[in-house]
Amino acid sequence: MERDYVKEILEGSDAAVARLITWLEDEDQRAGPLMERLHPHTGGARIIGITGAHGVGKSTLTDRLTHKIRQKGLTVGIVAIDPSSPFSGGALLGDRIRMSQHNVDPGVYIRSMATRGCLGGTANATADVVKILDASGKDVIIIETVGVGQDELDIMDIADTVCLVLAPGLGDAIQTMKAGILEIADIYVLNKADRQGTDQLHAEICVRIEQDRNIRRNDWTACVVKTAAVDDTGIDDLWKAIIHHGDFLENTGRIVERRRDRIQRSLLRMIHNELFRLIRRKLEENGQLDACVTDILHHVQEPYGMVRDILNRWIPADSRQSLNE
Ligand SMILES: Nc1nc2c(ncn2[C@@H]2O[C@H](COP(=O)(O)OP(=O)(O)O)[C@@H](O)[C@H]2O)c(=O)[nH]1
Ligand SMILES: [Mg+2]
Repeated sequence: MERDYVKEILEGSDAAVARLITWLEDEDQRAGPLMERLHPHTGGARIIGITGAHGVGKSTLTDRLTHKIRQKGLTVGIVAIDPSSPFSGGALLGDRIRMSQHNVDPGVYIRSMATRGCLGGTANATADVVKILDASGKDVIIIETVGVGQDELDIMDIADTVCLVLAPGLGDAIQTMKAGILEIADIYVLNKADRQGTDQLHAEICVRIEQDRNIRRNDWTACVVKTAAVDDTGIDDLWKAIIHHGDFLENTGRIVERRRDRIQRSLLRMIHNELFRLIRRKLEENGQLDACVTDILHHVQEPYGMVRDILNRWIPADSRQSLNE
């Protein structure tokens, strides 16, 4: 009899979860129908984003936080997004967690994802993995990613609560954060609080929060939690802050707003990706794409008209007419 992967995933089978994620990564045709059937079973998990520069202690924090959450009797799914550059030691990110005791804990599922080669974009791929873990019954899902680019901002969009990790002694942490990252922080985690420079960084973050108070997208005021992940210090406070933020979202109805925003963006991304995928596949048939490139190169045709011609083949003339009016 054919295996029912959806049933297995809903029952919490790690093997079935791993198989579906692999199919997604390989763009295997079998993934789509399974994702469709899983969707109604999502929405139960709390999704936490942990972002920040390289080396601030995100993986160590994720490890300690996971330990704390397990003590509360909740299950955890971890998605570690590895930077795509092979030179940045990406594989180490997930390894730090894998090495710890969670590896043998059936209540914890850890998945590392490469950012390179995700055709539909990392945010979509991450959203799908989160959905699978959510459907498989994980209570809390932690997404760990390096907060450096637009891709990461999109990824953090998936989270209910965004923790931005900063650490003293890594230069001017606040100045060097990419614009946009600070704005999405619900909780600032001042890690490596065992180190010199903690008080100064704390003061800088407080100034920043005060500046932000009036321009934030909602009336939640970010808070700061000091941690020393290596010593397991402050993790309880961090978990409390996460719970507190979650309660705020629920009590004020913001959770619905956030989910609406998230669904809208993800729907648009999905349409964008699917249209692009279809058109690209069609163009790549019979060397059409090559021919187009050659024509542009030799000035046989210019790219603007070419794009119009290509779209003309796909979108009926009357709809284009009304769209361009
Ligand atoms: N002194 C100190 N070192 C820490 C702390 N947390 C993490 N580290 C160390 O900082 C380095 C980078 O940690 P890691 O979790 O891999 O950072 P990531 O790149 O943000 O995931 C490792 O050597 C950790 O042991 C902390 O609270 N205090
Ligand atoms: Mg890490």
